[in-house]
Amino acid sequence: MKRQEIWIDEFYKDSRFGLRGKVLFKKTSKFQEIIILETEYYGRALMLDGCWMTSYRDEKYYHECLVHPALSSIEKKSNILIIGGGDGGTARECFKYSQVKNIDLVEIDKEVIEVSKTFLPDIGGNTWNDKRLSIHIEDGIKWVKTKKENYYDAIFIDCSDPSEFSNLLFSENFYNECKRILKQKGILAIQSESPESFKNIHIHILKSIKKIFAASKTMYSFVPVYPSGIWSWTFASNQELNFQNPICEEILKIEKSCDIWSLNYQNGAFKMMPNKIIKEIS
Ligand code: SPD
Repeated sequence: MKRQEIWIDEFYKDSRFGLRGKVLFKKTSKFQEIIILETEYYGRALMLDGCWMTSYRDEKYYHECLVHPALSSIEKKSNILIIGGGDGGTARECFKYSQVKNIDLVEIDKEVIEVSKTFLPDIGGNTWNDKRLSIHIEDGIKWVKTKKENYYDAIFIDCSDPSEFSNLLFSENFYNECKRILKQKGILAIQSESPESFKNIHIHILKSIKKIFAASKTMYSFVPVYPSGIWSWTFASNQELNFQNPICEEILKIEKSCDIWSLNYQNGAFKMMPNKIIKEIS
């Protein structure tokens, strides 16, 4: 082991996942402890309050799966809301669509954005200089309440795991507000946690979404640095969802630009719901 390198673990339910590397940054902001670790295999990684949020090596497993099933399946996508997403990865994927005119990125902790700009430039890429991006340092719960009905074409909930200050982002009240501000043909995309390590909250999300929206669907894939590795993304709309034959002229260009996501990948991932989850939600 090289001298300045240390192991940092995320502890979760009798398990731990560690990365070895050099600490480039460590600070406690108003909201949380922020760490940037530089590792050899995973590249740079961001940890918030003891939880791995993203790493250079595996961030595309997460961001591409949150964004492309949603944006490739809706016709209009000019006005977008991202709640959380302070590393810039979700916005970066949204900007691949030429129709996108505005992204409101609502992040509660401005230090996450500053640290990501400085230490994770490969995740945000050109996003931070894009004139179509409006950054709002604000609580996502408050933000959605101020918006009028039928406002956004797509809403992305790119939040951390449930905690004292993110709990309400997993509540039915919040999903109802998202429904209210979403256009009739719009789509809500949520990082819906792990069916394995976060089974209860995962089921809670799926059941709440089913109750509130006319249509919803969940896909499963991997994010290696998250607890148990298996992760999920849930999409919801006020009308039928069309993932089989997406309405998107740019689809080939988008597929080529991705490292993980493709239509084939998503078609398989939408069929991956574990039986125990099917039984619990039906
Ligand atoms: N277990 C961590 C879940 C975090 C999901 N959000 C990550 C933010 C990446 N943009």
